[in-house]
Amino acid sequence: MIRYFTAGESHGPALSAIVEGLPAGVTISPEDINNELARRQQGYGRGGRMKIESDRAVVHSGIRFGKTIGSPVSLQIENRDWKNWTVKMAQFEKPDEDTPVITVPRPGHADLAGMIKYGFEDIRPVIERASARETAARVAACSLVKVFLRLAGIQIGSYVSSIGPAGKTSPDPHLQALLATGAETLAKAADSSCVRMLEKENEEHAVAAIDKAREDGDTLGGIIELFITGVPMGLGSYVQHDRRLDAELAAALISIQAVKGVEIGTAFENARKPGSQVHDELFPGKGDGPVRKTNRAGGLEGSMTNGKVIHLRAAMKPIATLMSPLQSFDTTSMDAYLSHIERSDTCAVPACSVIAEAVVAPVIANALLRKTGGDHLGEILERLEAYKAKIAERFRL
Ligand code: EPS
Repeated sequence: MIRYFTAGESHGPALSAIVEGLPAGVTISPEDINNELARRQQGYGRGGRMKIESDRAVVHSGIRFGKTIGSPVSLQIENRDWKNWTVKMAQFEKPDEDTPVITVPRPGHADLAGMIKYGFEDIRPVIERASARETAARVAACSLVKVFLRLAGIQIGSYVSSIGPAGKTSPDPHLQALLATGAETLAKAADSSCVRMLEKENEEHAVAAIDKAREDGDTLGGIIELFITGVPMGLGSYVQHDRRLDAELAAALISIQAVKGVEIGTAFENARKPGSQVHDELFPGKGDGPVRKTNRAGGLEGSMTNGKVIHLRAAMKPIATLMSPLQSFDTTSMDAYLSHIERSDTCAVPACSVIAEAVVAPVIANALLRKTGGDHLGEILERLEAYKAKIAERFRL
């Protein structure tokens, strides 16, 4: 099974990740990792930090001659901003008199509960690790898993359907055509938009909404549409709570900073309709079956993949650091204060969609590995093909 951890503070020297359980024999290039890191840095509405950073991963273990060797892959991303924080974030030297102590928590962020939980007088350590900067390490770690999945014919892609009041949640007219050749075609199309939207009109509205929010010192959230193609029927399981694939996918998405809602297929719309208008009817097909004309279940039934495209939706709340701060209080004096202002983004929904693509990769890869077993790529692909051949035989394809 694949598992990974990250370490690193937003303004510390570097972010690190360790990925364990990747099969041996997966061909990896530095671009496979760095292109994903670059995608995460994009998006209209980002703040000053992305102008400082140019994220690149240095691999320290687990890859030899461009292939994984089954041992843990460790990697590191330098924080270029560290040089401006060596005093405020020193590991061992004591702070000087000018080092600010932050005592006014930002509503909506981890600040207040974090300082109480870990016993801090200064909120800085909470800000540092709760920061979404950590997602750079996650994207780097998961980019390796994405490569493995691609080799198994499984692709992940996303686009942004709304930012604040701009955009719409009804399916995009280009969607089916883009997904027909794999979800990465969709991802590429979205990458050509500064807000990762598919329709020019929506993009223009979103850019205007972000400009307005920035002028107002405000922030905007949005909705991400995530698709996974090429997943065979029968990954995941209904037999035990911790093997339910829909639950694992939802947990992965909710683990992203500021993601507060996840939808599978058209779950919320389905909840308002009778069953007869919800469930995707089955047809035997004409040599291409089983066929379903709809995919309201989002490719998941009984917590297993049903052979249709997996469709997940994630809601990102607006970033909690506002340049026009909200009401808060000083946790030392207990006097009312406006909340702490920290450099931040006006909107990070496009970046969040790239992170969403990343975090679901290990979930799908582990569901696949539970089905096939195997320690090296050849072995896994052989078993996957045998499984797919059995399905084809069963349905006389
Ligand atoms: C981020 C880096 C951070 C923030 C942002 C995401 O850098 P800095 O705090 O130095 O500007 O821009 O983090 C947050 C929005 C947050 O609330 O922590 C990144 O690399 O994505």
